[in-house]
Amino acid sequence: MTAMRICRFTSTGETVRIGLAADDAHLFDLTAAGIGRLSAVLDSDHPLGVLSGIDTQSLPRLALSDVVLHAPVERQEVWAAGVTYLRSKTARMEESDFSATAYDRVYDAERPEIFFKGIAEKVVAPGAAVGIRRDASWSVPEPELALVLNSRGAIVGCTIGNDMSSRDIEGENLLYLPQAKIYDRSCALGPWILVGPSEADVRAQTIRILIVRKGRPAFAGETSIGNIKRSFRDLASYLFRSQTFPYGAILLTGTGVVPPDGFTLEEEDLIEIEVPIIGVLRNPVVIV
Ligand code: DO4
Ligand code: MG
Repeated sequence: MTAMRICRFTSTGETVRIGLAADDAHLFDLTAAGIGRLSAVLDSDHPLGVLSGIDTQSLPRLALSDVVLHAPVERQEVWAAGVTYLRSKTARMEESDFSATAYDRVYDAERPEIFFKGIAEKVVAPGAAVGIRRDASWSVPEPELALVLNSRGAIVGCTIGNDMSSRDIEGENLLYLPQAKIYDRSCALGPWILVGPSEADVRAQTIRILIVRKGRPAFAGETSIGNIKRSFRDLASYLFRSQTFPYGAILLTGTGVVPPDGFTLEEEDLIEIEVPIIGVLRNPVVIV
């Protein structure tokens, strides 16, 4: 059974439906198969079994160009792990004098850094604008693999996340981390949830980012997801320690791609983040 991709979408009406990728340009509408919410798949005992058992012959097949994709999150809280790649540790130690040892220590510590990123309603959909704070002077996207965890803490899939960050605010004082990380439009997810891949298959992937400014590339970078220092299971199990998530959770796994120090995002930039087995998450930038 190979992994399958699902999404949230609207077509003619306002009701959000669940789609199953048919090919790169089409999806099947899962409404007639009795699936009206992501949780019907993600919280089942065998998410991939549910999807592969669907007879898609009888389902409406829609062109992706005719639908609007929504962020693939319902009532899950969104959390994020940090300093999981060597590149992230080095960049953060450089941006801050007195916080440098904190980043250095957490990279090697048994307990990972995990922070709250937002609630589902605040997550930006594919194609919608992500935000840079008007009181920040150094804003960057953070391209990250996002784990999809069900209410029992099982990793049932993954998607692409953008952990938008204000590096000058974080660098001034680590206690400002929530302000650097949580503000309007500071997290994007999508376009698909890849259900049921093995950790090894995901770690073999490259995550790429391209930032386009006025029609031209302003920054491009990539890294292997295999460079994440901790196992996915380790990250997920720390999130679920002494904490329950009745609707499951999304856990971003940290960034390994950091633009050079002179680079800051500008309004109207376009950010594209790609993980080939998942898809491409595209968002323009606005000042918030
Ligand atoms: O410690 C600050 C945040 C780290 C982070 O978001 C990352 O490494 O991706
Ligand atoms: Mg991050």
